[in-house]
Amino acid sequence: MKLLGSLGSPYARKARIAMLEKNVTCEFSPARAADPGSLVPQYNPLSKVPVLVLDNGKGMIDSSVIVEYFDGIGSGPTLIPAEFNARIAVREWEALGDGITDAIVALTHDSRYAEGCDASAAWYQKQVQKIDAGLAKAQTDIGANEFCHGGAFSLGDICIGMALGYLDRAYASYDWRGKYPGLKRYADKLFARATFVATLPPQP
Ligand SMILES: N[C@@H](CCC(=O)N[C@@H](CS)C(=O)NCC(=O)O)C(=O)O
Repeated sequence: MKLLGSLGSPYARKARIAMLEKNVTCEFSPARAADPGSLVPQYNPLSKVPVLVLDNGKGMIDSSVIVEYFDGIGSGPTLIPAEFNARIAVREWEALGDGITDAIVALTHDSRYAEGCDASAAWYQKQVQKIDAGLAKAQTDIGANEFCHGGAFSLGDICIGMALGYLDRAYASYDWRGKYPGLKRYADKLFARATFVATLPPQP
């Protein structure tokens, strides 16, 4: 089994953290969809990372599916609880973390930004508003807790941590620690976790 993903991709990091948390034996192979001769399009028709290449040669796509797969086959903490209400709650945290990350990716990778987007432009402000509102909701709901849900580490923490870590990497001028001190407190502990340290992306 081989996990393809770039070192800087937040969604690949999400899958890598899950892989390490669950002690899954799987090679991580750095790859970007756009690299010449990349294997990614061969296994993922959407040409996105991460993609998991299974031992039977099939590709499994999307970080959400890959994390669920690792959670099912690995040991270590349960990332997606079995109980219905808890599972929905953790999936909501995943949706929030992924959604914030989508807005950061849009801001920092969309051609409008690359071409020198006016930061006051309505489109740009709409993405910033999503990040602001998403982080405000995360801060309120985490409160003084150590984890997103149920007093235990879960997929929710992977996804909120992924989003905050990606802000540091791709949108460093956004002072989320100053704006959301509750998230800084939460992240200080989360970022010290071995799986977050092991997957910290290199500085661009
Ligand atoms: N929903 C997908 C999103 C994956 C994604 O957007 N990956 C980006 C890197 S962060 C990518 O490969 N982009 C290349 C492209 O869109 O062509 C997941 O969770 O796996």
